[in-house]
Amino acid sequence: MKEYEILDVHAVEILDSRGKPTLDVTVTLKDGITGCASVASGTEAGRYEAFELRDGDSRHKGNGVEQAVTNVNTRIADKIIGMNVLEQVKLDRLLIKADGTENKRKYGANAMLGVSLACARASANALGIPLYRYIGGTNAKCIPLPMMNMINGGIQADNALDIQEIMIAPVGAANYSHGLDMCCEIYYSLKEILKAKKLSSGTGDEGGFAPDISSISEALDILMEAVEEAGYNPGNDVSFALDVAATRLYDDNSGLYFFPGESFKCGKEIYRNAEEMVQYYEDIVGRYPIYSIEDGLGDNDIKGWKLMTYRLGERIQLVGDALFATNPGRISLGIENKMANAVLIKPNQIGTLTEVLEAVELAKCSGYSAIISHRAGETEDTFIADLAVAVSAGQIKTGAPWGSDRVAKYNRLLKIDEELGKNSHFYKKNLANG
Ligand code: 2PG
Ligand code: MG
Repeated sequence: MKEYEILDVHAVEILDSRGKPTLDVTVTLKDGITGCASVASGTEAGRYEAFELRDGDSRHKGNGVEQAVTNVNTRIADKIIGMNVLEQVKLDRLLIKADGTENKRKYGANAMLGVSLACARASANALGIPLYRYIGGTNAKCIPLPMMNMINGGIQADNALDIQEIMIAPVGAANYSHGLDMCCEIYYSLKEILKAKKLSSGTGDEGGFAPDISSISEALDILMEAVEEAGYNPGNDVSFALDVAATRLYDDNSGLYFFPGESFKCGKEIYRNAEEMVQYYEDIVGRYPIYSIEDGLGDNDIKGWKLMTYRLGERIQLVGDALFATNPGRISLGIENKMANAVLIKPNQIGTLTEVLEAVELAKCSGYSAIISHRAGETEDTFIADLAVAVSAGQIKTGAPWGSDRVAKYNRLLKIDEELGKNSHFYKKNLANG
């Protein structure tokens, strides 16, 4: 193997799309070639995610990452300077071992991921090939279907909508850029419809609109209208995807799901058990072209997930996000118990590229889909766009067409598509519900 020796590793604290600190890491090789990467971060870290190291002092309300930066520039740099950057697995394993904790608490998963991703970029740059080609090899040619956020609720918006995201996927598009056009046109229509209805067209953390409505049906009706207004057919051209983020509604002790927005609007407390949640999904899946539901139940509701998968798993995509946390151990638990049929892949949930690739492989080998995802707190880094092509994920979820942090990923895919030319292949699978 060729030797590309790591000469320097250097992190700085930068800001993410919410103005919160995160890390940007540069790996420099002996011949002067560099690779940079920055680290995304969620609204809240799920309980099964790797540990995000934050300073907890007075700066940025405790969210500073100076300790993580120091860890990169001292402890981690000491370990990997002099190593061959092409040995990604060896590098990642060394970091995992040196950290030595179950959830990367010592170095911080944010510190480790920044280094891991920057090493991959430096490797691609050293070899003079695109990142997707370096990670995915010669077969990397599948451009993913975008799952684009249209309506934001839950913890990501200040409205009464209890579910976190309503997305659209242009399942009928001829190619990626056509799909992107369709999504943007629907986004513009949606804005006009919201204004006409005197609803707010302000946006949530991922750029989806955050109108003050509490009913999921009402939100879906408005979205149906926007699709038609833009000249498309709901179901044939465009399907819907939900991220309920139900862990935030779930009470581990009572086993019940509480809907705060709906309760507020109705003037009485609304609780649902897992059976009622599943019935509710069956109802809306029958009424709207919903092809995918993410985190429809809480991350600890194993019984509920089994029931939901039994009842809906043949009909639609059931995605585990907080349920799996991109963690091969959690994914195995899901496979053994027949929970969900797709895994959301978020690199910072696990903390090294090697483990991300293992999670994707495990999902795919077990017949689960793998969907590459952004986080609520993003940067201009487009790593996940290349990753989606590299692993032929087929789907990418990276927000609304709003804000350079989200749009950068969609734009990177346009460029990859162009670069691949005739060999590019737009993900086509019959995802439409029903
Ligand atoms: C999710 C993500 C991204 P967060 O729940 O799927 O949309 O949100 O980064 O806040 O976990
Ligand atoms: Mg989610």
